[in-house]
Amino acid sequence: MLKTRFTEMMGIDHPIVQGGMQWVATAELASAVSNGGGLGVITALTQPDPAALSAEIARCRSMTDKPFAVNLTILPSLRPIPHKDYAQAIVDAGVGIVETAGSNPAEFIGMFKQAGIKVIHKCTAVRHALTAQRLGVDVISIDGFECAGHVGEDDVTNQILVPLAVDALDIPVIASGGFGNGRQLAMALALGAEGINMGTRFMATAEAPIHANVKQRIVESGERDTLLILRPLRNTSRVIRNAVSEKVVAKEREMGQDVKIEDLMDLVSGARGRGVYTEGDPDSGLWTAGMVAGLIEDVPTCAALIAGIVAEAEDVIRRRLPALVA
Ligand code: FMN
Repeated sequence: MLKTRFTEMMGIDHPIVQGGMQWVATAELASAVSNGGGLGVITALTQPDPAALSAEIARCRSMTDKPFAVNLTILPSLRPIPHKDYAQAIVDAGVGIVETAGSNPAEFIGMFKQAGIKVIHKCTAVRHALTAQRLGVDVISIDGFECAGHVGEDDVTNQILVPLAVDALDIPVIASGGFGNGRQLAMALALGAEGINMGTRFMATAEAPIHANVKQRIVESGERDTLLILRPLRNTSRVIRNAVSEKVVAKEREMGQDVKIEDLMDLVSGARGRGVYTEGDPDSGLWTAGMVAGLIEDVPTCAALIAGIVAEAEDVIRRRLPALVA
């Protein structure tokens, strides 16, 4: 058992969190991670409306009696999203842990804290983490440049970002982005983090509710098979390298700093991305994955994955590293 301030605070067995993932992080995945002793996370905005989120939370409760969290991602979007109503649904459902992400969570912290909810805030920069700590969040999950999805605009990798965050903050830090095995968990703990958050690694599991072809594409992908898109719009995202993301990058190159979201709309549409997971053609739309794809070689159950990562980390800490100390 690896005990940290984070596992104690959340009442979980292992310091491993499953990343909130649009279209992927449903009750099936979250409950499987929580049943495996990690912290499973449901993504609120995957549900079409707050009532559906309430139903999804109830479904997750019917699948696990362990703690799980709900991710609320606050990002600008083309269609208006009733974030406040989703937040209220989370409070009303009596969820114990929330992960906020995307932008400053100030608007929501008061209502979550008043309801006794523990708040993890995920961000990509130490200055944003300090703001969130000041606002009263309980934990910072810090996403390095390796991560899938929104990498921020600073391009600082976890080797630098995690120790900086740990030194700057008083609250526990979770290292996120690029994690997939036990050696890396031991590294994160050595850097001062109190756990890791994994997105891409949990996509390639038996319980992830996505087409087997997508999981297989992750297994086949190397560490160089991701691309950064939307940098000219200062909304940089790491996605899998495929036919569609190559086209987005080509268009961005062609149009330079003048490119607008409207120019890319048909390529980056959310519906097209979602279809990849349901239809199983990994080249038919944009989908998110991180550099850790290069380390992923199997599609285990969540419980087996978590147990293997913890066992490997313990082996590094108990056997490999002590043997190096003369
Ligand atoms: N993070 C969010 O906060 N909200 C999201 O909706 C979201 N969607 C994601 C969808 C996919 C398919 C993936 C792979 C990641 C997504 N993320 C999202 C980011 C993850 O929660 C996590 O921070 C990231 O995957 C960590 O990097 P890793 O993939 O290298 O482990």
